[in-house]
Amino acid sequence: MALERIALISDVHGNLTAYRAVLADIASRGITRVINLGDIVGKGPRGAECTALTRARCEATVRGNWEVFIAGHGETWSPAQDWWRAELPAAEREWLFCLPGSLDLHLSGRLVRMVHASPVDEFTRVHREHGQEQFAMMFAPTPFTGGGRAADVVVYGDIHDPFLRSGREGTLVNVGSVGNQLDDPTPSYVILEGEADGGAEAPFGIQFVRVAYDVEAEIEATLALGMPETEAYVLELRTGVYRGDHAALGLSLAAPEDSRHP
Ligand SMILES: [Mn+2]
Repeated sequence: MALERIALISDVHGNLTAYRAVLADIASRGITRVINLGDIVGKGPRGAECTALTRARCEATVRGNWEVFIAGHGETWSPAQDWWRAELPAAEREWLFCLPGSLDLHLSGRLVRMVHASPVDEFTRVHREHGQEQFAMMFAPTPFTGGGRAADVVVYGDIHDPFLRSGREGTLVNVGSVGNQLDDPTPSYVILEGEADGGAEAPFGIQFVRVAYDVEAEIEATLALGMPETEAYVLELRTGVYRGDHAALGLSLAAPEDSRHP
C-alpha cells in the first residue's frame, strides 16, 4: 500500500505571504492533504484572505484561541482586535467559530490526535518546557476530544515553537507556526507519513520542514493596510522574538539593523 503524506500546519495568524510560501512548498512535494491546527486570524493583517485560502486548500481545520477571540461574539479588549474582527466577512467569521476543537486520524496503526493547544480546550497552553503531568495529559481523552481512547501521537500548535518529545504515553509534536514563528523567524510545518489502513508494523514518519519567505513583503503589506500593533508584529516577523521580550532586549523599529538578531 502506498504511504500517505499529510501536511500539518498551524498559527498562520493573517500572514498571507508566509502562508502562500508554505502551501507552495507542500504542493511542490506532491502533497495534497493539508490539515490546519488553527489560529488562522489575529496578530497579522490578512485574516480574511488566509481564511479563504484555508477553506480552499485544507481538508480539515481545528479551532484556535484566536478564532474564539476574533471570530466569536465575545467582548474584544483592544482596538487591534476590533480591526481584525472588522476585516473578516460575517460568513468567514461564522465558519471559523464553528470549527471543531479536536480531530482524530489513523495512520500506521496509531491514533493521531490534532488539537490547537491541548485536549482540555483552545486556551490551555503547554510550552516546550513542561512537566511529566502535562505531557501525560496531552494524550488523555477528554470531553473536548469527544472521548475516544488515549492518543498515540498528539500534534498541536499554539506556542509557535516547534518540538518533538517521546515518552511512555506517546509522541508529542508541536508543528510551530506558519505566520508568527517564535523560536526563529522561519516558518515551520510537519509532514506525517504512514498507511491510513495500516497496522503498527507499517512505516510511520514525522518530518519537520522550514520554509523561508519574503518577510519584508509581508511587512510592506502590513504597513500599507494600517493595522494596529504593527511594531510588535514587524519585530516578531524579523527576529522571531516574542513581543513581550522586545523591551527587555532593546528591540524597536528605530534600532539599527544589526540589533535585529540578538
Ligand atoms: Mn497562535
